[in-house]
Amino acid sequence: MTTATAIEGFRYYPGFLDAARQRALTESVMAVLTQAPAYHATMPKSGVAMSVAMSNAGRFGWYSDKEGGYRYIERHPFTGQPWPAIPDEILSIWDAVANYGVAPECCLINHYRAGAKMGLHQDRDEQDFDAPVVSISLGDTAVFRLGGLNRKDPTRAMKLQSGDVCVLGGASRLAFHGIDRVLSGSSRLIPGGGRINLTLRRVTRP
Ligand code: MD3
Ligand code: FE
Repeated sequence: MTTATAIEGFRYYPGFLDAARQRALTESVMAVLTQAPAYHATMPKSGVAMSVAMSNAGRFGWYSDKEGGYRYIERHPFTGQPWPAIPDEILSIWDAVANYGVAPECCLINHYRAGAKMGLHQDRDEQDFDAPVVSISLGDTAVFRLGGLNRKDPTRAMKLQSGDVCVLGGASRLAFHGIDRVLSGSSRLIPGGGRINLTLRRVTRP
């Protein structure tokens, strides 16, 4: 088998969260976004804004702008406040699936409104690649693309639905991946529509 389906360390839990847990989680995320409003990060050098709106909870938040590039910062770039704490019900998902002894330091909140997508990339701004990344999908269904360790490796597309959880550990931690598109209107979970993806990460080495 040469396709990315075989990549070691990728685990997929469809329907991990029932409808009630999805609603509770959405409320917690909305409370974080009230404290730490979502923004559009811009790409290093080009300064082009990403289509996905982002915010964070936890000690570190992922951010990018034209001058500073991709990085983790300890305060909201516009309010100057520390990021809100990661809500307990989100930490409990990490505890259930990550199989990693210490808590995540970042919960990146990606908000996809109509037309938003994310190009194929690797997540390598963290110091700790031994820790997995845990992904939680809420709201509209997304077409997720997972490749291999080289940009040109074969990829496979799969749908991520509201309540699905993925764990990207082992070799898959450095796999290329992206979101091709979001199926607008496929869920009514998120106020105003769209999709929210939460990624839980370690940033520093324990
Ligand atoms: C595979 N987010 O925030 S989640 C990202 O749905 C990101 O918003 C996408 O890629 C989203 O960086 C995909 C699934 C995911 C997350 C992290 C990964 C897949 C991954 C890290 C390594 C390999
Ligand atoms: Fe990513």
